[in-house]
Amino acid sequence: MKAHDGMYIGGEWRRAAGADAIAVVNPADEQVIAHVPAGTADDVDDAVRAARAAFPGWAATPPAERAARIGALRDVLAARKDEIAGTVTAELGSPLPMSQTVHAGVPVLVAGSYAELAATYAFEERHGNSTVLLEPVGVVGAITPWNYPLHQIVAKVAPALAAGCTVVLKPAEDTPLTAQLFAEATAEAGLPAGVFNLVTGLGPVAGQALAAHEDVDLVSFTGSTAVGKRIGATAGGAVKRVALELGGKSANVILPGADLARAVNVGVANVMSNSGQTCSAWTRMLVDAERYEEAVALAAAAVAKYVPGERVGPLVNARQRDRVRGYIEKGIEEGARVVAGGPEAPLGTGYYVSPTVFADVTPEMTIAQEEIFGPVISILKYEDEDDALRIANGTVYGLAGAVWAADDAHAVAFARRMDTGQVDINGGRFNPLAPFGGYKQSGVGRELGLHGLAEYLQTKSLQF
Ligand code: TXE
Repeated sequence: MKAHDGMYIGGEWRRAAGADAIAVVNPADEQVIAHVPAGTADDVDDAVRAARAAFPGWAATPPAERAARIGALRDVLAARKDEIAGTVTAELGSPLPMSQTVHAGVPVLVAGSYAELAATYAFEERHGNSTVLLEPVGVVGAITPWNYPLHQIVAKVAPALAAGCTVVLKPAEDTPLTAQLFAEATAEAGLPAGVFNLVTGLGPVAGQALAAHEDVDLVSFTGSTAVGKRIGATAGGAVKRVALELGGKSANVILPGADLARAVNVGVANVMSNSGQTCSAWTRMLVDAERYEEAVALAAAAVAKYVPGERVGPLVNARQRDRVRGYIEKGIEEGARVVAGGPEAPLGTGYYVSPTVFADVTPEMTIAQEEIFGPVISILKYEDEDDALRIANGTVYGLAGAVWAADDAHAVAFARRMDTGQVDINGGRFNPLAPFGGYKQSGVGRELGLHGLAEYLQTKSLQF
């Protein structure tokens, strides 16, 4: 597969400072498809310098012109949709229809939403005798994961650009090719040199150097809670702004009176999508005692339609596969009942895991507490609504969730009591304007919409 052998810095592809390379592997067949350079602290330094040099000019560019560039970026991403989808499928392993609709499609919506917001946002407010200026924070260090390779990039870069910030991106080592395509798109869209820069590399080397760099003003990270905590400590210690989008263990709460078949089927689809590698996935299904066995049977039947290698892709790498299998074994060990799937590999080649449904899961079990990040659903039983709420809120996470009831008002009343950042009511639909982010240990800050833009702004008050 085509890959650049340099870093995109200051508007050009530059030779990397070191000679090390990262092999990119197709997780569906375990073949090496390309190599990209492994960046060092020197590459990061070079990129931060380019971003700093470009900052004053981009910050002073009228918002309408910044909006026009983001709109052009949206158009390039839309025009190159097939190429993006093919690249995501090659390095992440997701089935092509999923790559087309979600991996290539959603970033177009998000970039489009920021083209509009940048054009209309009030970067100046008047409160009493003060004029409040909303100014860009400066140079942003963005560190992204592999699970939604392009979405995670656009959800950080588009609002940063809208705000007037410049960016250095360190994408996940598993999916650097999509990031290289994005860099090409920024050039095609006519972004000035240095406004967006890309350094591929390993997390503990290039990622760590970017998070710790003294000339980075804001670090925006999406990834594991463990790394997020470390980055939060580093950034906080240096009095830098930080945004963290971390793990989740979201609840799919099916209240008595809800359309059970629909709630279970949509819930299963939600977890199976992207092989369960979604931080907001509704991995805990909560059902009342009366309809519990019916829900378990429906879930087992629904999961059978998700055939590995067809509708469900592999996990991103062998480490993630082993980790997910380990959780399935742990669930069995702790006494949960397997009603579909299990730890055995479904296919000989590729990092596949069998879509798995656990029944008789109790709230304190490891599989009900920790993020598994694979196609695994735990079904828990509750006694009454207060019990359901206690279970739903009973993890360290609070990223997303769903509530199903006979009517929206009932579900909304329940959702108001949940400690979580986003809840879909009786189904819901993706909205690029809805802020996304965590309560509790799911993170700090928000992405998407106006709240996502505000992350990249700081205020200055003038009294007169
Ligand atoms: O994440 P890492 P991994 C969760 C999910 C998954 C687990 C492990 O539970 O099973 O994390 O995944 C960079 N300094 N999520 O190991 O390591 C790394 O290069 C700076 C949830 O892949 O956190 C990559 O770019 N950066 C999640 C990014 O951090 C560092 C998405 C994420 O990798 C670094 C992914 C360091 N010391 C995993 N170490 C979500 N919230 O959507 C690594 N990185």
